Amino acid sequence: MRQAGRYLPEYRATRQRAGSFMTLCQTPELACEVTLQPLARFPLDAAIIFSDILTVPDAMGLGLSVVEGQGPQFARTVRSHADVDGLKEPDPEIELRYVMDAIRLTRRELAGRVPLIGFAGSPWTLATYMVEGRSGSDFGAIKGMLYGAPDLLHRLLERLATAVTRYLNAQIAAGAEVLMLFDSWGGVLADRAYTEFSLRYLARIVAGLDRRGAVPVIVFSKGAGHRAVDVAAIGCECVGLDWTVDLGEARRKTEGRVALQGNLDPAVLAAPPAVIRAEAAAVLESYGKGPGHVFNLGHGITPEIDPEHVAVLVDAVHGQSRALHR
Ligand code: 1CP
Repeated sequence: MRQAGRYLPEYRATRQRAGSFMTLCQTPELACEVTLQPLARFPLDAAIIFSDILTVPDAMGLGLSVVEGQGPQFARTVRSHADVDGLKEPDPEIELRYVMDAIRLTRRELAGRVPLIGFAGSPWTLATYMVEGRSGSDFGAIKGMLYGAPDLLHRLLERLATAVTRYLNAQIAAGAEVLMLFDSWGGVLADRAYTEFSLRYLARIVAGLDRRGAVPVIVFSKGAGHRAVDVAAIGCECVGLDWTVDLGEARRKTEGRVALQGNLDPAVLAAPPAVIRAEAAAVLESYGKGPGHVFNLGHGITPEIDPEHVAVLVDAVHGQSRALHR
């Protein structure tokens, strides 16, 4: 979960060297460098490719920029049938080739040390940014579309599901060994709307992946942990959970059908080391003994976090989890 990012001085230096966030994403050598930075500091068990979920809508023609301190913004928004029809169908090896090149290069550099995770945003989460045009909105425009013009939203989500499926299949071909789908805004949907506008398209993507059984898929619907059983039923191998749910309870409900990933509140990283160790232990114990738990944060690391605190967390997890997984 945001292994790289502004909490690391070496990330800030490379970003500065790149000049802009998009140049950083679009230069495979720099994206690879930033992917490997957290691994040089911490004995992590996997790497996640440095990119962003919003590269797909950018490749569909919306014009992405990430403004320092303000987050991502699009030059154009999607509000009408004409807007949806005007979206490009990106060929992942052309418009998004920079991501595939970054994956190929990073796999070579990793040389099998740890697996490389590829990722994409869910159709619903990408649609929120495409309709609102920026982060930090109140979801007024997309909810207006959901209730006022549901057919239009479904058309957009269908286009996105197709684009994301092709994009992830290209990542597998380029060498991604695990895939993660980020449905960061799944939790803002009403219960029925979650099924119809988010889960349905997540299921379509998972069914469309050409992974021959060898590439596990993690689906993370933030704020929708109460739907873990339904997420587990779409054919993914692992369900990501944020800190609002108890892992033990989710484990009982999903009955071992999937692995569970999560779920430390990232705000814990601001606390003193002893608290970080205790909270990590509580997460591990909430899952309990046996296989099927992938320790992770419930969301990304924020810029003010001291990297030393991340080192404490990784050490605590490695030290305390062995006894539970013998
Ligand atoms: O961990 C890693 O290093 C991998 C790289 C990664 C990933 C997996 C980045 C780099 N972004 C993401 C996913 C992503 N991007 C998500 C899903 C996870 C989540 O919920 O956070 C989302 C919603 C985005 C969209 C986005 N891009 C945001 C969030 C805005 C919002 O609405 O809250 C932000 C801040 C960005 C820019 C971005 N992407 C990545 C980084 C390190 C940054 C910020 C850094 C910068 O300005 O230099």
